Amino acid sequence: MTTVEQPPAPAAGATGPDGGPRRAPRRWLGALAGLLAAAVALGVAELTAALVGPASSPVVAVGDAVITLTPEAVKEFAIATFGENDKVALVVGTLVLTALFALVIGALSLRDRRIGTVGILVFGAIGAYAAATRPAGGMLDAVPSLVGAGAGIMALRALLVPLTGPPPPPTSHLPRRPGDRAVVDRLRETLAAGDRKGGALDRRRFFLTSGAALGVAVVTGGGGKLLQQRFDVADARSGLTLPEPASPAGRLPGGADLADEVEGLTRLFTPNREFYRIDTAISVPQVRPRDYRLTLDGMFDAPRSYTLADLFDRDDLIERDVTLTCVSNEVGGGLAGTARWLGVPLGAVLRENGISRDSTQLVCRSTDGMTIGTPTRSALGVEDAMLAFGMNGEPLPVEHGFPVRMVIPGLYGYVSACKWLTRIQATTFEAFDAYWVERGWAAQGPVKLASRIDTPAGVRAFPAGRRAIAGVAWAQGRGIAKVEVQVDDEDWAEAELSPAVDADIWRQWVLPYEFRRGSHLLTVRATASDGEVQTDDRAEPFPNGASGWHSIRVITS
Ligand SMILES: Nc1nc2c(c(=O)[nH]1)N[C@H]1C(S)=C(S)[C@@H](COP(=O)(O)O)O[C@H]1N2
Ligand SMILES: [Mo]
Repeated sequence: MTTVEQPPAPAAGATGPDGGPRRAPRRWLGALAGLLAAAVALGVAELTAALVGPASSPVVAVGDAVITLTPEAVKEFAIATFGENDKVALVVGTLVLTALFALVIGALSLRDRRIGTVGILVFGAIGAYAAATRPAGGMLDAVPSLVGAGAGIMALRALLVPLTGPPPPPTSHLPRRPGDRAVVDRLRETLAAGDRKGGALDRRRFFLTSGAALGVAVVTGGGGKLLQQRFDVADARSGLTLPEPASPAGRLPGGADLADEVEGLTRLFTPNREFYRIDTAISVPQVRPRDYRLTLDGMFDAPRSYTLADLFDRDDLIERDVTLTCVSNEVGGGLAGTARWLGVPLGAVLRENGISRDSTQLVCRSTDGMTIGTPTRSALGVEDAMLAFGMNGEPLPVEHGFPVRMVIPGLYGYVSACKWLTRIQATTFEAFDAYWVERGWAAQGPVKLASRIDTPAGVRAFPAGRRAIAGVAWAQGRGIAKVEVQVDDEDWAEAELSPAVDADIWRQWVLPYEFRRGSHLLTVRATASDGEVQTDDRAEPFPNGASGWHSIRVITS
């Protein structure tokens, strides 16, 4: 005779009247229920994020948190493997993990629906925590994850009903006296019998509920993403007219861009669309021009703040050509680009606020909480350092820091080029470690002398004969004096350089060469105008930039 103390037979584990197992299909339906509930949770969270702000979306917030927590070595690997799609890869990875987790908790919920509730709550809590503790986040940012979790739990419960039948009556209400055991047994018998007959598995109702859940997920998720566009500043950006510089960039000499003649050579100026992008922001910060403020504080006599109009209206605007480089760039890599920047001379702004002689570091903060530690010496001493708001004749693209970023020729971006710049705090290196320095990157980041071969590219064979070997070389602030190329073990041959435009931008080089049939090793090295010859010592990007000669193997047929 069964007693109340004995565990009841699991409702979902029953065997069909024919003796065939029903476990497997039901379990899969449970997993599907979990997946749909997760989709509803994420969809509703996106819709809620359309009220709170795109960065409060749990997927974005968790992705951001993963970026913050990931060790530098893994991040380097991700940048090397996925390039600028590193963030897409991260979001996809986050979604795949979420889906797997949802499948498991869905299947387990058949046994006990509390597992589903707790599982979704755990996920919601992770999203809420990640969103609220972002550098620029607050309690409100937790709301989308929590509302999403609530919706996910309701969806899961609705989906479980046709799979398991109605929830069992609470046992605390069941009679406890020994004489009433019979009643309890009969009740259990009835429930179990219903299950054995398959009566508790209502496929039709399950699929109807599933369809509804899918609809809710698609409509809330898609609608949420659409509504989040109300935060976009693209329209405000294209409505801006850039001011004229008091000091325009130098005129380009005729024939300045050798890429006009040499196929496969990097263009002198990188179009904004093709400009490399490196940052930690999954959801690109959207800063409205009219809300923009640049605040100065710390070691200044009389620090003030600036609106965008304050910056646009100045009469000391400069326009300069500068090559920006990322410290993560590998030897021969593409994380460098050249643009014509327009903005305010940084030194002038620092001086007019009475910056202290004792400040050694400027902590530059972006609206998304990034901190970039810039040497005060460079900010004051590098002539063309600027607060840039124009890039190649347009307002800064949103991904490149709209409305205002810093640009300092000669320093890697991670110590100089804060995008979405909103605050400059004058301090010292002892007082504060900025984001990348906390992660082991060098506090000082002067750009290393570098050169690379753009063409021929080492992937496809080409016919023997005369052909240009060409590429770019950079030594920001100093300029390139000489580029030499070595083919196999021949002598180094000096390449022709593009006309000197500005010491702060890269220089194109070309060497026409008569290729014999076979396989050849090409190597390039540059010399800066101060006489430094590019070192052959190989260094990885971490912790202060790659070095070594770029070599490629090509095959001619
Ligand atoms: N706010 C913010 N600014 C940032 C970064 C960032 O992650 N967040 N990355 C820096 C790095 S490492 C580089 S190399 C440059 C890249 O600028 P770009 O994306 O316009 O090429 O921006 C710098 N400024
Ligand atoms: Mo960088």
